[in-house]
Amino acid sequence: LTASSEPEQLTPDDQQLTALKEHVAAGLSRPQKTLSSMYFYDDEGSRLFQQIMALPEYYPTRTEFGLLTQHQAALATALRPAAAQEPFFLIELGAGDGLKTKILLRHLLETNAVFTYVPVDISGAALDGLAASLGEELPELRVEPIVADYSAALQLMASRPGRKVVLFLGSNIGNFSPDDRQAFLQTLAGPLTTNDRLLIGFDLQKDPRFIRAAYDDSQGVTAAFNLNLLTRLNRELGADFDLAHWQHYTDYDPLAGTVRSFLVSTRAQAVHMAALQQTFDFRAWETIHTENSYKFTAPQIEVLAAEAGLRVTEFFTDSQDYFADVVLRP
Ligand code: AVI
Repeated sequence: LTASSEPEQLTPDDQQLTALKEHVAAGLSRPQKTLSSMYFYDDEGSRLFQQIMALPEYYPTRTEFGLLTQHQAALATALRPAAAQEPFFLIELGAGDGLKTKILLRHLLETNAVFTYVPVDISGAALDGLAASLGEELPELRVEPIVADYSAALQLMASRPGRKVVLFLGSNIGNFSPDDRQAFLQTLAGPLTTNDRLLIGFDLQKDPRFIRAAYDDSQGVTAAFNLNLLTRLNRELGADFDLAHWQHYTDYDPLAGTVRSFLVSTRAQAVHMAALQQTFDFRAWETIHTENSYKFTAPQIEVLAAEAGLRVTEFFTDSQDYFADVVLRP
């Protein structure tokens, strides 16, 4: 055997595991322990989120679905180039199952728009599923999936001639902290020209009790979604969280316009993580902050767009003003 001097090549899985380890070690060492909601979405978390979207209390998905259906013609007019036959790209960040986007795709095809749909995701498996379902339902649609992170995909698309329409639906923008949101919008806006457009979904501020109920449903699906993060750490980091001693807690703060979700330790306990060779102590009723879901007002949306060098051109909302799909341009 000869010793190799080759630098060790990390696979994408290794890199993700390293990132998770670093995140957990840092997040659980802070005075207010915190873990990112980004890590909710393993296979089980993605399945639970699908279930959340169908819950009676979780209004955002069906509201946005309704408003896209209601305003499809006006939305298509706002997004497609004025010259009917000018080709363009519809680039969707975090497409999921594409259920909502299919409303727009179908309308554009029916009105003979010349465009390519570019779903972007870091998971190749998610995109394969979407491409297969589109192939069956809309066989005439041109689809060019990109497996990459959002900013790499937008850089890649910048060199292609024609209007880029970037979709970021589903109130995903609400899960960023204000600083991260600003940085994200600037990254999105960076490669865009004045010919390009953005369509972003924003959940709006409304009856605080109604908002809170959406994140604390009566069937306990959201609780299971939050607690699944601990199951993930047990599996991937060899942690020994005992789920019998953890609870889901959530509240809406109208001052900040944020739903904040926590995992609560119901007793003093120590949790060991084999992969980190570290033990973390939790006091009785100590919390881990796991998610922010920001809710917005129309004036706030104008301000955060302006701060990213964008302006609002159309503001589509439902009859109850629960949710908005907003068209922006540089
Ligand atoms: C993905 N994101 C927009 C959801 C939300 O409403 O913030 C995630 C979620 N968390 C609990 N319920 C749903």
